[in-house]
Order: sequence, then structure tokens, then C-alpha cells
Amino acid sequence: MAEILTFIVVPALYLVLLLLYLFVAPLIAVLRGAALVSELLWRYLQLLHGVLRLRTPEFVTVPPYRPADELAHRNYFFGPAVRDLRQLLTQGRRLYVRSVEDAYRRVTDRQFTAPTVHRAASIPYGLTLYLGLGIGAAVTLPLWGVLFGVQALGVGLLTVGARLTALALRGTDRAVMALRGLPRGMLCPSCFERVPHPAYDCPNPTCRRRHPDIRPGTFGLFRRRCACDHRIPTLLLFMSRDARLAGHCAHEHCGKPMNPDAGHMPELVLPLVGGRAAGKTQLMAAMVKSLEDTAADGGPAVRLADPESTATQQVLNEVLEIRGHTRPTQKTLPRAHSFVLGDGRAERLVHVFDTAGERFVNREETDALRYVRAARTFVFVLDPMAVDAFWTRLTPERPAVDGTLASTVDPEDVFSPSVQTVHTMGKRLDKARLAVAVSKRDLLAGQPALLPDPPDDSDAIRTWLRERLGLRNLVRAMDLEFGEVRFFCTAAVADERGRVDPSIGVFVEWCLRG
Ligand SMILES: Nc1nc2c(ncn2[C@@H]2O[C@H](COP(=O)(O)OP(=O)(O)OP(=O)(O)O)[C@@H](O)[C@H]2O)c(=O)[nH]1
Ligand SMILES: [Zn+2]
Ligand SMILES: [Zn+2]
Repeated sequence: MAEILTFIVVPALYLVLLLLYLFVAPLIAVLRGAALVSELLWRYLQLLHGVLRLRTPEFVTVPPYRPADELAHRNYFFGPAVRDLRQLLTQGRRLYVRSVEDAYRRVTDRQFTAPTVHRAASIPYGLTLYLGLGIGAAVTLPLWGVLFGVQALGVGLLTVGARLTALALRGTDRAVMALRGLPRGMLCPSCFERVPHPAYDCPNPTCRRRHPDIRPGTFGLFRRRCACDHRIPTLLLFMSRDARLAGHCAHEHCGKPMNPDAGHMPELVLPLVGGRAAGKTQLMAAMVKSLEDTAADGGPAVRLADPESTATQQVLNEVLEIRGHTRPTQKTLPRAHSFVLGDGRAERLVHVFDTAGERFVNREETDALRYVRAARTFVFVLDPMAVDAFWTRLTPERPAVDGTLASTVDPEDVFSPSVQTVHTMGKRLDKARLAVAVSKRDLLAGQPALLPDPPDDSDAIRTWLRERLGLRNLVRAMDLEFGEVRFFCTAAVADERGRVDPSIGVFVEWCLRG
């Protein structure tokens, strides 16, 4: 009887129970699978949070971009986003394998190795769980794939968007620069080369890292975040009027500071050419002073563009006011005397170059005169007292003028070599304008025989130079070389009230018109 029970009834009962269990087994398997899917999704979100937000060491598998090595923090879509995707992929793969293995191991332990109920019950149950885990693991893969894919697609689209934005911003910048008449960049006031993109120092006083190229791109679209966390606008367009950064010349041999206003407005280059002591320096000072006088009377505003120009002008203003004498221009490489003229949209950055006369005559030195290529208007300073005919032909007896202030260089000896020099630099002059400043007019005041009549008329001055001073060849050469030539008699002096002679105002106005 016991045998019947053991070998027939119990197995039959077990089989019946097993059969009945088969009906609920799928439900158990599906539930276990769903539990695994939900657990894995939860873990994926945690991983996402760790990789994208927490960024703690356990979530780092690819070394980060270090701003200290690169000067600035990268824009998320220029590198870091892809790095995050790679980290997600490696860590996700590991997490998946580990989680699924753990789940299987738990079932094996509890149902097969050390079951708490009889194996006859635990084995079918364990197999059901195995099945459930298999389904769960299989279903999770595409789900994870979709999550990852959506993120990768988003990163891809935003990366393309970021690159297009950077390109568009750079394009806009170039267009604006071209509109300002600076398609090849701004003029370095020290080496006279064109600088399309100056280098900028971080404005943070404790940092001062120099960023060679801050344009929109890898390190920021609108602002770049310096390694010190200070934000720097990436384009001149984004620098507000009172927060203009002063760049530095990008040419290796130079690196000198640019004007803070450079690039924000059109530029005008005005070279002063003339023999030694012709009166260039004093004329330059009087031009700026005259603009300051006009501004004080309600005319266009004017301000010196950099500390060097401000200091020079201060000294020169004093010379003008006490009617003192300027010192000879140093033969070292000249620096532009720069000022900003006008307001708002009408602002212009003007660079006046007072170059020692011998530079133009000396062929080897032409390198230092690169700025003439950017000039549309030239000023030739002509001291009439440097011409022999002034002393011998104008009046029957020798003119009663203080000859110690006279230049000793014949204007003809300066003009032709200067023009030659400009030609060798590949600069065409047929569209350029020439202002001829017949200098030191005040010294001749009260002696009409020594001055053109009237002294304010360009044609009268031209005729006077040709007929009375015998500078026929010089005047002809000027007319031949330049597109437009205009003559002025100038007195670079100030009156008792410190106001510059009116002859300078007319002259400056013409020079800056072009
Ligand atoms: N009275 C008077 N003196 C002038 C005028 N322009 C220049 N001078 C004087 O002439 C001398 C030479 O003038 P500068 O302006 O130094 O001449 P420069 O052409 O710059 O000369 P370098 O620097 O040697 O190339 C100085 O003593 C000036 O004070 C002027 O319009 N009126
Ligand atoms: Zn430079
Ligand atoms: Zn910094």
C-alpha cells in the first residue's frame, strides 16, 4: 500500500499540481520579468544622474577635459556631451551585465543551491524565475537602446546646432567688420599689421590668462568661461560699450596692446610725411587740440584712444599753450597717435602717424611704414622756410623771420623718395588724397609778401608754391601721383585762451572727411 502511495499517488498528485502550476507559471515569469525591467530602468536613470549631474569619481571612465590645460571650459556640445555618451555606454553595459547576473545568481542560490522548501517545488519555481529574468533582460535591451538613442540623437542635433551657431556668429562678425571697413582686421598701433582676431587677457585681475582666439566655438558660443570661471564675451558684438576689452596684437613678434575701441568702429589712418622739423609733431598735436576745441563748442566728441596717446597729447597740449617747441620725433618705431572721433554709430578710430622724415627716405626702413597701406589720405607737411626761394625771391631784402625754427630739408628731397617708398610697398596712390600743410603760418603773419594771397585758398597756395617758391616740379608730381590734392596754410599754435588757430580746424575737417 505504501508503494502505491509513494510511486503512483504522490507522483500523480505532483504531476497534477505541476500541471496546475503551468497555468500560473507564465504570470509569475511575466511579473518577474517586469520587475527586472523596472529595476533596470531605475538603475539606468540613476546612472544617467550620476554621469550627467553628480559626476563623482565612480561615474568617470573617460578622463575629463581639463580647463587648466586648455585655458577655458569647453562648450558642452564641443566634446563633453560625446564624452558623457561614451561613459554612459561603457558603464551602462557593465551595469546591465552585473544586474542581470546578480538576479540570476539570487534565483540560483535561493531555488537551486540552498532552497528553503523542497526542491520539487523550488526547481519549477526557479525555472519560472529564470524564464522571467530572460524575458526581462531581453525586453530591457531595446528600452535602454531607445533611451540612449534619444539622448545621442539630441546630442547630435544640438552639436550640429552649436556648430552652425558658431559659424553663423563668426560670419556675422566678419560681415560687421567688413561693413566697418575692416575686412582684414584692425590695425595694430605698434606693428601696423592687420589683426583679424586679437588675443584677449582674462579681465579677472588674479587670472590674466591670455586667450589667443576667443571667437565662438569649442570654448563657448556667446561667452567663453575662462579656466578661472570668469566669463569673456566671444565677439566684439557682445562687448557692451563700457565693457570693451583691450585686445593684444596677435602677431608673434608684437603682442602689444590694441586700442580698446579697435574693431568697434571704422578706422582711419592718417600718415604725416615731411622733412625733419617741418612741423609734423606740432601739427598733429594742434589737430587733436582743435578737435577738442570743437567738441567743447558742441561739435563731435573726441577722446584719446589709449594711455600712450593721452600722455603724448597732454605734453603736446602744454607745448601748444606755452607756445613752446616740440622735441624731434624719435627715430624708434613710431606708435600711432590714436583718438576716437564722434558718438554712437558715427564713431571712428583715427590713427595719426608722425614718422621721422628720414624713415621715408631710407629704403631699408620701409618695413616700419606698413601702415601707409591702410591710408586713404596723406598729409605732406611743407615748411616754406626750408625752400631757398623763400629767403631769396619773396622780398627784395631777406625776410625778417626767425630762421632757427626752419626745417633744413628741402621738401622735394622728401616727397619723391617718400612716394617711391609707398609705391614699393605696393600701395596705389591714384585714389588717395593728399593734404599739403604749408606750416608755421603764424611766423609769417603780418608779412603778406611771405604768404599766398589769400592764404586760405587752396588754388592760391598752389599757384604761390609754383610761381613764387619755384616748386613747379613738386606740385606737378603731387598732382600726378595723387587722386586729389588740397593745399592749406597752417599755424600749429594756440592763442592766449588755449584755442588752436582756426586754420587747423579747416585742415582737420578735410583730412578726416575721406
Ligand atoms: N610757430 C610755429 N612753430 C612751429 C609750427 N610747427 C612747428 N613749429 C616748430 O618747428 C619745430 C619743428 O617742429 P616739429 O613739429 O617738431 O617738427 P617735426 O616735423 O615733427 O620734426 P621731426 O620730429 O624732427 O621729424 C619745433 O620747434 C616746433 O615748435 C607752427 O605752426 N608754428
Ligand atoms: Zn602688432
Ligand atoms: Zn581667467
